[in-house]
Amino acid sequence: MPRILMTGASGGIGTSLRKLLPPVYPDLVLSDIEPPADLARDETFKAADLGDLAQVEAICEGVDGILHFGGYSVEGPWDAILQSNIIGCYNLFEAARRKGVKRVVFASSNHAVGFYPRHHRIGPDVTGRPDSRYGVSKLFGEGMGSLYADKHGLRVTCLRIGNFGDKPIDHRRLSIWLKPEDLVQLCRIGLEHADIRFEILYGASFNERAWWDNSRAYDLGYRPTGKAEDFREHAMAEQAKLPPDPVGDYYQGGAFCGMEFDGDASGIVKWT
Ligand code: 15L
Repeated sequence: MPRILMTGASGGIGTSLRKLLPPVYPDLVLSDIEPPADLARDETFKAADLGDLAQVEAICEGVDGILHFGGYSVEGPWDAILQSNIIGCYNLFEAARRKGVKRVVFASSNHAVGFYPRHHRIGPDVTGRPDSRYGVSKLFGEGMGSLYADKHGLRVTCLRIGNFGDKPIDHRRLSIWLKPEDLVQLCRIGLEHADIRFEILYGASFNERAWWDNSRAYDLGYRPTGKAEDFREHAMAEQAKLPPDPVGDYYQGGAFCGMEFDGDASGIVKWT
């Protein structure tokens, strides 16, 4: 039975996967800086600060595969991103190598490529166009995964996650929604599929309005069951409550693109 370590166990995705993963991976070790408030007696938790390599090495002991959801999950000040997502991500891959972990699934993000316009269909091999310091840190993580796969034989899957949740919450999320059970499928591909060396896959369900070519995930057996369009009315009603965002509404990364934007928004269509 493989021992799987999940970082970020107290965060949004971690909280949901804590419930969905145990039937698949009964030997699941949860980690975060602080334990989840509702940690159950039958859950195994090991605290670690990703910024401390010795602590990260300790939680990697005896582990076969890692689901790395830890770190800063939105745009933030550079110091916070640096600690959690640059130094923390380096520590995670280096600790995995030192401890002989075989596989890592890294939670990348759509914000690694958020400055692609919405009409532009992209695959996993496009040049990064990060929309934030957070997006840059996700490209760094993908780079770490690629390096450790090529140089050290670690099997790495980077998931450019769209928007994880029970349903799409606005117009943009109709294109990038990821149902929790579909993320479990992607994690399983990363942890188990024999052909994985280094992959970038999109973390999205079966969304009619998808901007992403996720055919590689389908080739590896991904069969998402979530359909964003089933929640169209809800998403559009929520969208109607939002103010227009000339920058965010044009690009895939949405509000992350508009944040701190100080260019000339009227020229956007001409430049891209
Ligand atoms: C992400 O990467 C974030 O972690 C999440 O909080 C959402 O902002 C999501 O992207 C999104 O783009 O909707």
